Amino acid sequence: MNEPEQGPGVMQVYGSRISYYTGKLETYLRYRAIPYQLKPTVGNEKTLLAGAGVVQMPVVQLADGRWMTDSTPMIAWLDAAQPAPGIFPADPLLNFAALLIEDYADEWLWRSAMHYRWTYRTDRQYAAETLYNELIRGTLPIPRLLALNRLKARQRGGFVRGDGVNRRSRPHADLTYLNALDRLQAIFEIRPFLLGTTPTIADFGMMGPMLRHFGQDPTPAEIMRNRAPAVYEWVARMWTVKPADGGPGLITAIDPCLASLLTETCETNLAQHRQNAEAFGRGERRFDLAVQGVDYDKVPVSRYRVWCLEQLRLAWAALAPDIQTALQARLTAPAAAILWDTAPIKPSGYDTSRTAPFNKAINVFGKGVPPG
Ligand SMILES: N[C@@H](CCC(=O)N[C@@H](CS)C(=O)NCC(=O)O)C(=O)O
Repeated sequence: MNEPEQGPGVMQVYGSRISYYTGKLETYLRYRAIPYQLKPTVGNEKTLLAGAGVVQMPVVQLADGRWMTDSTPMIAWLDAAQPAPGIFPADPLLNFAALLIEDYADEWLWRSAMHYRWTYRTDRQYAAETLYNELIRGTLPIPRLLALNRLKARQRGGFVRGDGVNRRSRPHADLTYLNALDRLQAIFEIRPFLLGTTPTIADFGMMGPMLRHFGQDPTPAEIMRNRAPAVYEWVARMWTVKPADGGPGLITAIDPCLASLLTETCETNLAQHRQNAEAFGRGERRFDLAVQGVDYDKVPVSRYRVWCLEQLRLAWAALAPDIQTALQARLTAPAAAILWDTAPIKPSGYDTSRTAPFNKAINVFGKGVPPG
């Protein structure tokens, strides 16, 4: 497998080699053989803020100078310029299922991935050393050990404790990964990609958590190898796959193993979306989140996630009535009703000009990391 070409005149991807969404975007760029150069966010914060409105990973500067951010609209925009077949299924029912899975990977599995990385001692040490060596070394006037400890405290305090993972919710944060693994394993035992013999946006989305976190951090990677070897194999397959000649080769209906993954998606991610949107509507900064009977205390309200829900609801509203009916028969978890509930949600007010990924972006949480 050739490394993507690097050098001036190619797309600049500001990120990190252990970053969730950078891994998702890189998987797509490699698939399409789009050359890019990886650059650090640290030391470039002012440039990123001026260009993209935000410091997060990844932020992209195109060769023509334009800035873009947010892996979801970036991949959609990039794919629209590629030869058919695209990675978005032509079948509207399958396409909607793929969007639901991408959003679950982006917005739900994130908490569990951060928990595995920053709660487990070995993983925490590995991640802190990697980030330090890649991004921080030489940028701070403090000793290495102090910088590592500060980084660990920031990440654990913000992304784990600050995101509702405590003694009571921790078993569920562990379980949510195992639930995803088991459902993916069942799918990859019968086909190479989530929806068939070629990858779709559902696979690229799932590479966010699975490539640079669960498949790479010591504790979840060992679990993946032992418990779900077909998922481990799929991660490598996604990292090397290229567009196939001929048609997209997708399934024609939602089968039981895909339905099981969709149920998990609704029970977790859509339940979180509803409660987050309600808390946003009440003007709160934090809310107590209840998912699958477990409470995550005082999680931060995310305006960005209200926008994600708006995007899903718009995609739902654009479906023909017969497709909606067919999907409703498959999306049986009560939380799925947020997709078709006609009660308005308070608008996020984000990207109202609908220019994403070229808009001035916002972080998922406030200034990037939830306060611990
Ligand atoms: N919705 C964005 C999320 C990007 C994001 O939150 N990236 C993380 C790292 S993978 C980040 O930069 N968080 C802020 C921080 O770590 O300070 C996307 O899909 O690109």
